Amino acid sequence: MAFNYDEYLRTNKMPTLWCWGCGDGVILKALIRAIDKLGWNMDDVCVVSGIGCSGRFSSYINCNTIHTTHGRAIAYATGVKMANPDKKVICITGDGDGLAIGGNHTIHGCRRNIDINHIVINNFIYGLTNSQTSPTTPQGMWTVTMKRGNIDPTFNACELAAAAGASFVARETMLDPKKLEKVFVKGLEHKGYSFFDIFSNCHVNLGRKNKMNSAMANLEWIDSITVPKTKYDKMEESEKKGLFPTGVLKEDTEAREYTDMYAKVKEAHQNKTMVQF
Ligand SMILES: Cc1ncc(C[n+]2csc(CCOP(=O)(O)OP(=O)(O)O)c2C)c(N)n1
Repeated sequence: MAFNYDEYLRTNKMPTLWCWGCGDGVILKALIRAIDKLGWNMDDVCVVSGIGCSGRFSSYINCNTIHTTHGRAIAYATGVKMANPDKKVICITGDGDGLAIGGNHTIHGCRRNIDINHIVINNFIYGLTNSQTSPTTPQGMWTVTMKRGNIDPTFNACELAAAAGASFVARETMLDPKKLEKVFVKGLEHKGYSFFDIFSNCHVNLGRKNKMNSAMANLEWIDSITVPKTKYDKMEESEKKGLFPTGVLKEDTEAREYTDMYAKVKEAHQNKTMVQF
């Protein structure tokens, strides 16, 4: 039987505002299937998003939602999780939202290892506002703020999140919705900061001036820069240049989670003792 997405969507908000062929819908559907697979009650789920095309997630998914300000989604998500440690918090940002203006919140969320699921929809550009350079825009690409080719070095978002302390880090693309669903199930089940760097297409605002004028051309480019981690690990250093491994890149089930630690703070206050590590 076909999967009934309508159960999980605000169908009165359809059709979405996303461009034709945008990967955001593929990611939304994979997330919904993952939530369904886990059997989560939508009353227990809160989706927090920032501003951007990716920010629209909170408008379309039918659960507790907050559409916050640009760059501040992780700060809001942290507040929601601190006040409701038993609830499931999913935070959606773009690469600009979560790594540029919100980069500081992201690294400190990772450092605390708070139990938030942070999905960065990485389309390598500021999509909503028409093509400004983001921290993941490849060098040499045209952007509206660097019309002669972007000179800014890029972040490897997964390495950043892992180094900052996120206990689950994964990268996937919207090219394979089944894989995406699987990695979401894994990361959503994980307790701690789950960071997902999900490559997606923006053929309209990245592709149009970078020889990827169609969704297909943009997807082929994403395919050309990604390689499964198992294969990547066996490659020579010289072959890895410009490539991004996909799959689960870090999984630490022993790391202390922040709301658990905060519960210890409350206990220590009541007992007039110190937090025990
Ligand atoms: C404080 C603030 N600065 C700037 C903006 C304008 N703005 C809205 S969305 C956006 C960037 C969106 O790019 P990204 O986060 O990569 O998400 P995408 O649209 O590509 O999904 C910007 C600069 C804003 N709304 N608020």
